[in-house]
Amino acid sequence: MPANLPPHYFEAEKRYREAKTPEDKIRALEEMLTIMPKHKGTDKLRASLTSKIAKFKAQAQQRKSTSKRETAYNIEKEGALQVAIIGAPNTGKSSLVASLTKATPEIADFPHTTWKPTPGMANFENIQFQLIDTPPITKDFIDPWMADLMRRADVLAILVDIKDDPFKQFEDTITVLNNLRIYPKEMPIPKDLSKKPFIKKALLVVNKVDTEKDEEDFEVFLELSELSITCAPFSSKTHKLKKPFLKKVYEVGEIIRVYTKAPGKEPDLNSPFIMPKDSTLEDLAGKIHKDFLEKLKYAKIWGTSVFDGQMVQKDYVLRDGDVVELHI
Ligand SMILES: Nc1nc2c(ncn2[C@@H]2O[C@H](COP(=O)(O)OP(=O)(O)O)[C@@H](O)[C@H]2O)c(=O)[nH]1
Ligand SMILES: [Mg+2]
Repeated sequence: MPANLPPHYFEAEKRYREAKTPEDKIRALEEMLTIMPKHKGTDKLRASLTSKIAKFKAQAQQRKSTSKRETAYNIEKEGALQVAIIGAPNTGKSSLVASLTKATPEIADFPHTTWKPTPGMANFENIQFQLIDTPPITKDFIDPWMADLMRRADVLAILVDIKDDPFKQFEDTITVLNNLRIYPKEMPIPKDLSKKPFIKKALLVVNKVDTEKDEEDFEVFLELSELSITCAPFSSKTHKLKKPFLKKVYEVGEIIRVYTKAPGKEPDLNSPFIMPKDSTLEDLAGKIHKDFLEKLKYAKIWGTSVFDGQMVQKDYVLRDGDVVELHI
């Protein structure tokens, strides 16, 4: 074959032939396109795949308006935050999840699992985040169940590729989100919406920042794009940006860690209670047990905003790192 296609192309082609829905056809065709080397010998074939994709997209769109058959992937939340890793094709979503967790979403091999959400747990200090790898979203195609997944997630990490056209990728993804009534918290929300918007904590992850030169490009991108959303550079090829990225996730997630202790004992600093920022002592008591909530009289706190062992009441607003001794 003149095009010199690798074996997994034919696996994708087999899936294409076997696919029963336009969505599955599109997925297989997009895989085939990604796998196919770009050169003169493949020009014709690529054009033919692209036009097939367009045809099935039109079909999928039509079906969506007539039927509401949806596969739901309800991924149970684990750890301190559930983070949906989303964005345009090839921005490195699977690589990010693979580099930070034990999950093994395929990056070059294109098995079926690439097209299902794949969760993995990432360690950050003494807590974990659940990162969910997802299929690509583009302006003309998104898996129907993705809306649910994104609306449920605690944080959306929007990936773009510094080596591609990050600004356009970001805008395209935002367009898709807005069409699903999903709005990053720090970005403008139209006032005249007829239905309730889903306002989400979100982080823009500028990916593939592998080298110092890429870091400069990232700085330029920040300056030129003047985005109001929190941004973090990342690279799955190097180690240095991993922890700073997870720290940004922690900050954007707006959570705090508090520790409880018994009188005269040391707190267990390995198992924090995760609370939303600005939670009160009363919220913590309720989280521990409803008996605590009813019987709580006061607490003693060790932390940055109080003196050691300071007595506080139920309305005390907890701070990150507080050690709490509850008294009933
Ligand atoms: N240079 C560089 N390439 C990356 C990085 N992350 C992913 N890639 C490459 O980008 C391509 C797409 O990666 P993948 O994780 O499958 O992207 P996805 O489609 O968003 O899941 C692959 O060839 C990866 O090797 C990165 O941090 N730096
Ligand atoms: Mg992927």
